Amino acid sequence: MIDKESRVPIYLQIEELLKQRIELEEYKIDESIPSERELSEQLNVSRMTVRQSITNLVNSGLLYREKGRGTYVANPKLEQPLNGLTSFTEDMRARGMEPSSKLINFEKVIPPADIARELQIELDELVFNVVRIRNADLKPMAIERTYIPVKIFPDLDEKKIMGSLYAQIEARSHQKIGNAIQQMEAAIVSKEDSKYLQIGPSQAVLIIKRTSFLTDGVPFELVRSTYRADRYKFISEIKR
Ligand code: 16G
Repeated sequence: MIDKESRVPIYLQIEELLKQRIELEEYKIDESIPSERELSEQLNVSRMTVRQSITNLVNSGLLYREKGRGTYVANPKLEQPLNGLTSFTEDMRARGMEPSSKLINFEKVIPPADIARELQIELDELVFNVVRIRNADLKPMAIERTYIPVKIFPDLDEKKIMGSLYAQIEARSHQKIGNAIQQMEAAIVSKEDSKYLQIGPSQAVLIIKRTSFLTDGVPFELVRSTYRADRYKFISEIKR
């Protein structure tokens, strides 16, 4: 198990061992690992060294601590590429997860002027204002607050919006999705969203604001998505 003669430092050996146990599901997601004392007795190493290994694994996101309760195995984050214009439904299916939505709001409104400007519509034009919680395997991953000009998808309704918006837009023969511009920032979750996302009140979230265009350059959606920062990491390839 732990080789005290090895040139590999003991704290690294402990880290490897804990990683293996997580991989083999000896320690399961959201379940606690043994206490520092138990591990130090089990492995015949000092408690200090065990603590150092655990702290490293907490810092790298493999474990998380709950004050006064113990240390738990974290759910691995989903790796979301940033270089393709994909939908939530496509992203989850590509991972073998089942996407679903919970509809929080669906209404036709005259949007605030800045929204109308970004969607390049007249100030008195109607848009759908949609708020959906997006789930993967029934667990909340993100909240999407979307504005869609009514003229783009006049027959959109509460039933249709439960499916994939992108698939339905592209099923219409005259419309293809072209490109999008998006920006991302970190934030602390709002009180309202912490309930929707089922996370604690001071947790971090990642907010992506996306404006998407059809191939003819017409904007068809303006979305503000709030992602659980403990469930997502965003990845992009950069070239020089
Ligand atoms: C993604 C998009 C969102 C789009 C949605 C459509 C980001 C930041 N957002 O979540 O803009 O409206 O997919 O998903 O990636 P759907 O086709 O499953 O309805």
